[in-house]
Amino acid sequence: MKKLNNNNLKLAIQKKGRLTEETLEFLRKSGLEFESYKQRLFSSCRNFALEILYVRDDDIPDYVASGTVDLGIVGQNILNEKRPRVKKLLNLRYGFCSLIVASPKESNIRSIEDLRNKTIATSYPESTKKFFKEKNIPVEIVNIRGSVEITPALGVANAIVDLTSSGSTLALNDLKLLENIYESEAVLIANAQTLVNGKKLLLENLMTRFKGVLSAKEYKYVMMNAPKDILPQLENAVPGLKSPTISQLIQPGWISLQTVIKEDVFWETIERLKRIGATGIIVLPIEKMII
Ligand code: PRT
Ligand code: ZN
Repeated sequence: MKKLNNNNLKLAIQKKGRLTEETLEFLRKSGLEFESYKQRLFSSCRNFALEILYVRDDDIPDYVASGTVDLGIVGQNILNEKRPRVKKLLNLRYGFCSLIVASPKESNIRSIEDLRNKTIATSYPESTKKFFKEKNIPVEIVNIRGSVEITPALGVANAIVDLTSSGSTLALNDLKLLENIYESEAVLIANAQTLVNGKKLLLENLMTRFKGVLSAKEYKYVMMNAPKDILPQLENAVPGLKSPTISQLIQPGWISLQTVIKEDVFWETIERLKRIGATGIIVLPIEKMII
């Protein structure tokens, strides 16, 4: 059997679950080449000194904290709940969900205040305890593993604390949202030693790749034509535009401009550019952006 190479970086990811597919996609977008199929325990990257281990998501923080692996990808929710001794390096912008308090639609519980001395079922007892303690609302917490959403109907609890993303599980179980406890997304975590030991340089190279993919998601590459004399207005219209690439067009007095625009202000910026007089606007996705 193939062995793990100890000089390589080791990254633990979820073997099978909600984060698996998007994690593999993120790693591939980062230019890492590896095999991944269901029965695998680990894969070695062909083009980077990295071993990828496939494990249960709940085990990842402990593996990272103990140094069994250098890096891990987990939901922020697991960090909030378990508070492991690991360093968080990056938010990965997928696996979005929220930890919420919900109660049966038909009950007379309308706010978290109505939960005073009531029973709450959850797989997140620590987060739940902390939340209600900060609100000064005493509650009884029942720790349930899996299918928390059915506990109110079974008479086990008056309300639940659970993760939600689309909200359809809540709707399906006739539950209503009372409050958000925290938002979560997939995050990259590291063992504190890895940040300073012999693998530091490898980690820096890997981080450059990861950040390149994350920045690319935030920006779009835009090309446009415009009369030369409106260049100052165009420069004003694009937030953060320092020096766009400009080339002369054959048509006298006209230029072609290339720049990047941030995703969150994309449409309003395009509309502004059009209003000022830019034409022939072409938008291209950016695959990687190394800053
Ligand atoms: O087997 P393993 O232990 O590895 O996996 P797991 O079953 O413990 O975890 P998994 O695969 O369910 O979730 C892994 C991670 O995905 C979580 O730790 C979160 O960070 C993230 N995530 C994102 C979610 C959701 N979205 C989510 N919707 N985790 C769980 N859910 C649950 C939710 O609680 C509800 O019961 O999915 C159900 C459907 O949600 P709705 O709102 O879309 O209906
Ligand atoms: Zn799990």
